[in-house]
Parts: sequence; C-alpha cells; structure tokens
Amino acid sequence: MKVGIIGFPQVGKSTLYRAAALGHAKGSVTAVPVPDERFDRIVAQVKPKKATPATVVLDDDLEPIQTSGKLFSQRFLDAARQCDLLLHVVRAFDAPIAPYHDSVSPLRDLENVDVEMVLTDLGIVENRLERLQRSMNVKTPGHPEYLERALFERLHGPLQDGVPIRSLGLDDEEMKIVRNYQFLSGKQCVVAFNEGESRINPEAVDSKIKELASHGTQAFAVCAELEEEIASLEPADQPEFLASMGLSEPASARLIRAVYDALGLITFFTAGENETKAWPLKRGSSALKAAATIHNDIAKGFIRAEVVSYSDYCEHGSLDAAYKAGKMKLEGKDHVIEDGDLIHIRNKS
Ligand SMILES: Nc1nc2c(ncn2[C@@H]2O[C@H](COP(=O)(O)OP(=O)(O)O)[C@@H](O)[C@H]2O)c(=O)[nH]1
Ligand SMILES: [Mg+2]
Repeated sequence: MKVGIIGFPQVGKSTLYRAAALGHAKGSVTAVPVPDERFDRIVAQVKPKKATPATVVLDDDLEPIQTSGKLFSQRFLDAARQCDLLLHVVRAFDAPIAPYHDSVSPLRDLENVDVEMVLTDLGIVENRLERLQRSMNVKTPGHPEYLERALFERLHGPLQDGVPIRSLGLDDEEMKIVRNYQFLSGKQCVVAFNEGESRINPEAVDSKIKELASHGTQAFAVCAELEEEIASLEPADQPEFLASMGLSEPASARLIRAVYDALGLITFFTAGENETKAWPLKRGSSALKAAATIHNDIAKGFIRAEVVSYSDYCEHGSLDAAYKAGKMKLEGKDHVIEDGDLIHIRNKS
C-alpha cells in the first residue's frame, strides 16, 4: 500500500516524511512502521526473537505541485495515480528561511489542489463519454461499456459541481471501474496542515478539519519541524519531551494511523516465539484472505483458523491463558477477521 506525499514546494513534505519515518527514512521511499500499542503489548509479553510491525510505504518522490500554469505536471499525475492514498501537506506556517510562492493561506492552497483534481477527472469523464457516444455497445444492457456510461453520466454532474469522486459513496463494482481510470479525486486523501509556532487563521483551519472529517476525510494540524525533532530523540527521551509539550504522542503517530485507517486496513497478529508480527488486512476480509496474507501455501492448506480476540487476550494476559480459558474459537475460511485478532492458521502444509 503506497502513500504519495503531495503538496506545493516548500510546504514541509520532506520534513514530515522524515518525521513520520521515525528517523529511519531511506532515500525518498520508506516502509514506515504503524504505531500500535496492542502490538507493543503483545511483543512485551511474548518476547519473540523478532518483532515485525505493520508498515505503510511513504513516497516523498513525487514532483511538487506546480505554482504557476498547470498545477499537475504529467510526471506528477503518473506518479500520483500509482498511489493508493494521497497525503496532502498544506503549508500553514510562515518562516523567512523558507520563502513561499505566495502569501501563506492554507485553505486557498487546499481548495486549489482539490479543484484541480476534480477538473482533471472531469476532463477524463467528458472525453470518455464522448467516445462512448459513438460505440454501439452502450445500447446493450450489461455490456461493460453500458455500465461505464451509466456510471460516468452519474459522475459528470457532481464533478461539474466540484464534488470529488471519493465522497460519492460508490459501491464496489463502481469503484472497480473508477480504479481503472485512476481518478485522483477518487483516491482516499489525508490532509496535514503544517503549522508553525504561531498559527495562521486557526479558527478557519480547525473548522475545515471538522468539515473534512464529516465527509470522511481525516485532517490534522501538525508541526513538521517539531515532529522531526521528536523523531530524532532517543525513544527513551521522547515521553518526557512530549509531556513537556503537553502531548501524549507525536502527531506523526496519529497521522500514520489515520493513513492506515483511510487505506481501509485493520491489523491481525501472529504471536510466535520466533517472530511476532502485525499484518495489515483489508477491513472485512476472511480468514482465508488472512492466511494468504501470511503465505499462499498456508492458504492452500487451510484447515481452520484459531482466533483469539484482542480483548480476550488482554483479559487473560497471554495466548496460553486465553486458550486454557476456552477463549480460542475455531473458524472456517469465510469467517471475517476483526481488528486486533490474534490468529494461528491450522494448515496441511
Ligand atoms: N518554521 C517552520 N519551518 C518548516 C516547517 N516544516 C518545514 N519547514 C521548513 O520549510 C522548508 C521546506 O521544507 P521541506 O520539508 O523541504 O519542504 P518540501 O519542499 O515540501 O519537501 C525547510 O527549510 C524546512 O525547515 C515547520 O513546521 N515550521
Ligand atoms: Mg521535499
């Protein structure tokens, strides 16, 4: 799952990228561990030889959005379309050392980029509709082009009104067609307002954050510079520093979890003594899918999944104790895995 970091130049994209990578940034693309207290607790109890957290891949290699002329270069579009989610960093700090192309106005910048995404998609929809007009297949109900035209006609109005595809509540079938076209406004987005010590237009930013949340887009105020400072501290020194700032965790931790959630992912755990691992899984996936996530051979030889919920695990303090208390459930292939489940797949391999 790849997260593209997008935004205008000099907004703090790379600073936030390094902060979120917790000091482990490698080049401009890094698999970043997803902070998860549950995983930390399981690792502390099991004490495995190896602990492997879930990760998301952050990509800071996209071209910046352009400040004049066309906002999106072809290179930017090609790269952004490959991403599963766009993390939009919006400048909300002023600093003489980092000159900006315009006056600092977070809401204007956000709006400009959102509008450009919608217009880019509208262009694709209009082009395609024009071609479909000339095809005979659109008259055959059930034909892919018939379905496509019906969907694109539905997209056309909202896009003209400036509504992004991601907020149209499309079903899975429709999303499949949409994904083929890699519409930018159809991609999940998380917004980070990068603020300095003195906030710019704080009421407007805060109410925008709420408004975005009400439409299902998570947005945060962060201070990328401060976050980078926190990430560079020894882990043991972080809590005291955070407490002195009145924070319980770095904003980048919240941000990465929000990204993970917006990707539609939950986590299941395998708590082995050799390796304890947190695995990302699409919400709503079956036990068989979870098995395939671990290894295709394990899915092929699937017999049953042994499942202990995270709350039962916590209540009993260990997997052993939870098993002894009868909290392990044997589940079949179609059983839906819940966030936090601890799993062992019985298999023939
Ligand atoms: N004052 C302040 N400066 C920042 C902040 N975040 C980034 N900068 C500065 O802005 C400049 C551009 O940052 P960078 O991360 O390279 O931006 P990018 O072009 O979006 O990747 C650098 O000089 C940073 O030190 C912030 O939160 N506050
Ligand atoms: Mg950069």
